[in-house]
Amino acid sequence: MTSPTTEPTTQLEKKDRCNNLPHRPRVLLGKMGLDGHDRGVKLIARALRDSGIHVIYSGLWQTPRSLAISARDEDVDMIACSMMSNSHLVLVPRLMGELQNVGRPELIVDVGGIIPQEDIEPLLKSGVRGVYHTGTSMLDIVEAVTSATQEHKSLNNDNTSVSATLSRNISLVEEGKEVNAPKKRPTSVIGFTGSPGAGKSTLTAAMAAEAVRNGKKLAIIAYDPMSPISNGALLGDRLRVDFNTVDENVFYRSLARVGEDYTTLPDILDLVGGAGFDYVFIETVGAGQNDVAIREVVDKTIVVLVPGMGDSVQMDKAGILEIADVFVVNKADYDGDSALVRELIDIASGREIFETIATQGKGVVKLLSHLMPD
Ligand code: B12
Ligand SMILES: Nc1nc2c(ncn2[C@@H]2O[C@H](COP(=O)(O)OP(=O)(O)OP(=O)(O)O)[C@@H](O)[C@H]2O)c(=O)[nH]1
Ligand SMILES: [Mg+2]
Repeated sequence: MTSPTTEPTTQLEKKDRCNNLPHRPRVLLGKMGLDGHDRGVKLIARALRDSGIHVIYSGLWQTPRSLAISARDEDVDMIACSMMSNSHLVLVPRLMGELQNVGRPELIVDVGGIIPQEDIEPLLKSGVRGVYHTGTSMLDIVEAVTSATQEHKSLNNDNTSVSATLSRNISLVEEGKEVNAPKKRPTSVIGFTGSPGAGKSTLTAAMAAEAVRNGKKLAIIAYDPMSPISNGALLGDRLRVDFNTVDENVFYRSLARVGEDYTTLPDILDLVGGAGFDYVFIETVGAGQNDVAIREVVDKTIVVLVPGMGDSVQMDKAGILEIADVFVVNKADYDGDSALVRELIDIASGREIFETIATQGKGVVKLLSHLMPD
């Protein structure tokens, strides 16, 4: 009897299993519908990351449309759908339709989870590439992703959309290739930096949702760390945005980095602006005190801090405070909020300080009207 569902991921040695491929594979792990079974998908995410794959997890309760938008904007090589709620025969064909609607009809979709034998044929007929059963080994799942990874070609054709072309062009720039597309520096590029877990993604997501409510659209480029051992990454910033609500009004792209390397960012920004996005938020890797290089690329740097992380001496020695144009004290619901604001006033030299509770949307409207005034 095989029982890979309980196999610990440590059994899969951490190593780059992708270094002979045309580019670093990107996969979107998708959970559609009212399906709360996330243990399997989390195990898969870790195994793929430990094999050198860039994994985007957009969270539970996705709709076919929100998943299609995520797959397109992240320019993934394939979507791995995990279906455990017996809704696969309804939701998977809808996903195939939405991929067509968003301009990526050819994107590879594999399905796994609890799928009865007799449902495999109809899923394959709807355009799914492969259907995997619960006993599939992790190495087979890695192989499913690597086999989907083909060389990137330009997506300039009639069947595609502006965002699909933009996403592909970003991939090409990341690979150091020349791109022939409209280029324009966006009107406003705002960088959000601060220590890991400070709430940068939650804050940018809340501001993006508010901007969309005000009839605007914007782009977010979010960096997360890449493993120096396997070159894999788990790109989880996108999880904080509710694409079921903001739909295509927020273009979101996650990228992985070891350390601070923003050399391709100016070109990416030109493409984003050329595709019609005037406002762009950048979320840095969040490496902590040294994450200062972003300042050179953005128009304004927002340093996100949280109460209880250190005293004023630490603040003074931390170079990150020097680069701030604006301070945000997030998690203002935590003890120590007013003490942190007081200490910041001492060193801010007139720079604005905002307090937010990103998870509750508090302070977000005020911050947004400061950063996107019109
Ligand atoms: C643990 C469990 C739960 C936990 C979930 C905890 C969590 N956070 O995940 C809890 C108790 C919350 C739960 C609740 C429910 N559950 Co439940 N649950 C299970 C159980 C026992 C194990 C699932 C599991 O975690 N397995 C371990 C993980 C590691 O394996 P996995 O998820 O199967 O994933 C592996 C493979 O399937 C594969 N894989 C998965 N996805 C993909 C995708 C691709 C592309 C590929 C290649 C591979 C692949 O790789 C993974 C890693 O090896 C299964 C029965 C079973 N033996 O499968 C029932 C089961 C899934 N549950 C079931 C049901 C009905 C429910 C409830 C509706 C029960 C109820 N009436 O309340 C609720 C629904 C909750 C919700 N909101 O969705 C049914 C689903 C029936 C169906 N789909 O037809 C099952 C099959 C039980 C049964 N036999 O009836 N459940
Ligand atoms: N209590 C409280 N929790 C918050 C607040 N903002 C964010 N969080 C939580 O803090 C955790 C980290 O939030 P993220 O938005 O992922 O933080 P981040 O700075 O983007 O993290 P990295 O990208 O990993 O550096 C999540 O569990 C959020 O729900 C807040 O204002 N108050
Ligand atoms: Mg983040």
